[in-house]
Amino acid sequence: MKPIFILNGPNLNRLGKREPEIYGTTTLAEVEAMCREAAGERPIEFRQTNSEEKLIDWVHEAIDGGEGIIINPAAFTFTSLALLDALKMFKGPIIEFHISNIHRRESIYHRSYVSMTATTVMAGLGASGYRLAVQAIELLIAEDKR
Ligand code: CA2
Repeated sequence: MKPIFILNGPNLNRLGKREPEIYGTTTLAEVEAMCREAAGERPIEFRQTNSEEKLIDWVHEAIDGGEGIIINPAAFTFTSLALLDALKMFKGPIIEFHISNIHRRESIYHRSYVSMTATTVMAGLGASGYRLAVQAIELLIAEDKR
Protein backbone atom coordinates (compact mmCIF):
# COMPACT_ATOMS: atom_id res chain seq x y z
CA MET A 1 0.00 0.00 0.00
CA LYS A 2 1.46 3.37 -1.03
CA PRO A 3 1.51 6.21 1.51
CA ILE A 4 -0.62 9.32 1.76
CA PHE A 5 1.44 12.48 2.02
CA ILE A 6 0.13 15.02 4.54
CA LEU A 7 2.12 18.17 3.90
CA ASN A 8 2.00 21.33 5.97
CA GLY A 9 3.44 24.70 5.03
CA PRO A 10 4.95 27.70 6.79
CA ASN A 11 4.23 28.56 10.41
CA LEU A 12 2.06 25.52 11.04
CA ASN A 13 4.77 24.21 13.41
CA ARG A 14 3.37 26.94 15.72
CA LEU A 15 -0.14 25.46 15.66
CA GLY A 16 -1.79 25.55 19.08
CA LYS A 17 0.63 28.21 20.29
CA ARG A 18 -0.73 31.40 18.70
CA GLU A 19 -4.04 32.86 17.50
CA PRO A 20 -6.10 30.12 19.21
CA GLU A 21 -9.29 32.07 18.38
CA ILE A 22 -8.69 31.24 14.67
CA TYR A 23 -6.63 28.05 14.73
CA GLY A 24 -7.56 26.43 18.06
CA THR A 25 -5.27 24.92 20.70
CA THR A 26 -4.44 21.58 19.08
CA THR A 27 -0.73 21.24 18.27
CA LEU A 28 0.68 19.84 15.03
CA ALA A 29 2.04 16.82 16.94
CA GLU A 30 -1.53 16.12 18.09
CA VAL A 31 -2.78 16.53 14.51
CA GLU A 32 -0.19 13.99 13.37
CA ALA A 33 -1.32 11.48 16.01
CA MET A 34 -4.94 12.04 14.95
CA CYS A 35 -4.07 11.43 11.29
CA ARG A 36 -2.11 8.25 12.10
CA GLU A 37 -5.07 6.91 14.06
CA ALA A 38 -7.51 7.79 11.25
CA ALA A 39 -5.22 6.24 8.62
CA GLY A 40 -5.15 2.81 10.31
CA GLU A 41 -3.09 0.45 8.15
CA ARG A 42 -2.41 3.10 5.52
CA PRO A 43 1.13 4.47 5.82
CA ILE A 44 1.35 8.25 6.02
CA GLU A 45 4.16 10.73 5.50
CA PHE A 46 3.25 13.61 7.81
CA ARG A 47 5.53 16.62 7.36
CA GLN A 48 5.83 20.35 7.96
CA THR A 49 8.24 22.90 6.54
CA ASN A 50 8.70 26.63 6.39
CA SER A 51 10.55 26.27 3.07
CA GLU A 52 8.83 26.45 -0.33
CA GLU A 53 11.66 24.46 -1.91
CA LYS A 54 11.27 21.60 0.56
CA LEU A 55 7.49 21.52 0.10
CA ILE A 56 7.96 21.20 -3.68
CA ASP A 57 10.57 18.45 -3.22
CA TRP A 58 8.06 16.54 -1.06
CA VAL A 59 5.38 16.89 -3.74
CA HIS A 60 7.91 15.36 -6.17
CA GLU A 61 8.43 12.52 -3.70
CA ALA A 62 4.65 11.99 -3.61
CA ILE A 63 4.56 11.98 -7.42
CA ASP A 64 7.10 9.13 -7.37
CA GLY A 65 5.51 7.03 -4.64
CA GLY A 66 2.38 8.47 -3.05
CA GLU A 67 -1.26 7.46 -3.40
CA GLY A 68 -2.80 10.79 -2.37
CA ILE A 69 -1.85 14.21 -1.06
CA ILE A 70 -3.45 16.26 1.72
CA ILE A 71 -1.80 19.65 1.71
CA ASN A 72 -2.17 22.67 3.93
CA PRO A 73 0.13 24.99 2.00
CA ALA A 74 -0.56 27.90 4.43
CA ALA A 75 0.65 31.19 2.91
CA PHE A 76 2.10 29.42 -0.18
CA THR A 77 -1.55 28.72 -1.15
CA PHE A 78 -1.85 32.33 -2.29
CA THR A 79 1.63 32.93 -3.69
CA SER A 80 3.26 29.86 -5.18
CA LEU A 81 2.95 29.08 -8.87
CA ALA A 82 5.88 26.70 -8.39
CA LEU A 83 3.83 24.67 -5.91
CA LEU A 84 0.85 24.70 -8.30
CA ASP A 85 3.07 23.42 -11.12
CA ALA A 86 4.41 20.61 -8.93
CA LEU A 87 0.94 19.55 -7.76
CA LYS A 88 -0.36 19.52 -11.34
CA MET A 89 2.05 16.64 -12.04
CA PHE A 90 0.51 14.43 -9.34
CA LYS A 91 -1.80 11.75 -10.77
CA GLY A 92 -3.76 10.89 -7.62
CA PRO A 93 -6.26 12.87 -5.54
CA ILE A 94 -5.23 16.11 -3.82
CA ILE A 95 -7.06 17.65 -0.88
CA GLU A 96 -6.30 21.30 -0.21
CA PHE A 97 -6.88 21.66 3.51
CA HIS A 98 -7.21 24.78 5.66
CA ILE A 99 -7.97 24.83 9.36
CA SER A 100 -9.80 28.14 9.06
CA ASN A 101 -12.40 29.13 6.49
CA ILE A 102 -10.17 31.21 4.24
CA HIS A 103 -13.19 32.65 2.41
CA ARG A 104 -14.52 34.22 5.59
CA ARG A 105 -11.25 36.10 6.08
CA GLU A 106 -9.56 39.10 4.44
CA SER A 107 -9.58 39.16 0.63
CA ILE A 108 -5.83 38.35 0.42
CA TYR A 109 -6.82 34.84 1.58
CA HIS A 110 -9.46 34.33 -1.12
CA ARG A 111 -7.44 33.53 -4.21
CA SER A 112 -5.83 30.11 -3.96
CA TYR A 113 -3.50 28.90 -6.70
CA VAL A 114 -3.58 25.39 -5.24
CA SER A 115 -7.38 25.20 -5.76
CA MET A 116 -6.74 25.31 -9.51
CA THR A 117 -5.47 21.72 -9.32
CA ALA A 118 -6.91 20.34 -6.05
CA THR A 119 -9.48 17.55 -6.33
CA THR A 120 -11.34 19.12 -3.41
CA VAL A 121 -10.91 21.86 -0.85
CA MET A 122 -11.68 21.53 2.86
CA ALA A 123 -11.66 24.69 4.97
CA GLY A 124 -13.06 25.84 8.29
CA LEU A 125 -13.37 22.49 10.08
CA GLY A 126 -10.65 23.30 12.60
CA ALA A 127 -7.66 21.07 13.35
CA SER A 128 -9.85 17.99 13.85
CA GLY A 129 -10.83 18.36 10.21
CA TYR A 130 -7.51 16.67 9.34
CA ARG A 131 -9.12 13.42 10.53
CA LEU A 132 -11.97 13.94 8.04
CA ALA A 133 -9.45 14.76 5.34
CA VAL A 134 -7.77 11.36 5.87
CA GLN A 135 -11.17 9.66 5.52
CA ALA A 136 -11.98 11.78 2.46
CA ILE A 137 -8.71 10.96 0.68
CA GLU A 138 -9.42 7.22 1.14
CA LEU A 139 -12.80 7.77 -0.50
CA LEU A 140 -11.23 9.67 -3.41
CA ILE A 141 -8.58 6.92 -3.82
CA ALA A 142 -11.26 4.20 -3.79
CA GLU A 143 -13.26 6.11 -6.41
CA ASP A 144 -10.14 6.76 -8.51
CA LYS A 145 -10.78 10.51 -8.45
CA ARG A 146 -8.36 13.19 -9.58
O1 CA2 B 1 -6.34 27.93 8.00
C1 CA2 B 1 -5.30 27.43 7.58
O2 CA2 B 1 -5.00 26.25 7.76
C2 CA2 B 1 -4.31 28.30 6.82
O3 CA2 B 1 -3.79 27.56 5.72
C3 CA2 B 1 -3.18 28.65 7.78
C4 CA2 B 1 -2.17 29.60 7.19
C5 CA2 B 1 -2.84 30.85 6.61
O4 CA2 B 1 -1.87 31.60 5.90
C6 CA2 B 1 -3.94 30.45 5.65
O5 CA2 B 1 -4.57 31.58 5.19
C7 CA2 B 1 -4.96 29.55 6.29
C8 CA2 B 1 -1.05 29.87 8.18
C9 CA2 B 1 -1.43 30.73 9.34
C10 CA2 B 1 -0.27 31.26 10.10
O6 CA2 B 1 0.32 30.28 10.91
C11 CA2 B 1 -0.18 29.98 12.14
C12 CA2 B 1 0.13 28.76 12.64
C13 CA2 B 1 -0.32 28.40 13.86
C14 CA2 B 1 -1.09 29.23 14.61
C15 CA2 B 1 -1.38 30.45 14.12
C16 CA2 B 1 -0.92 30.84 12.88
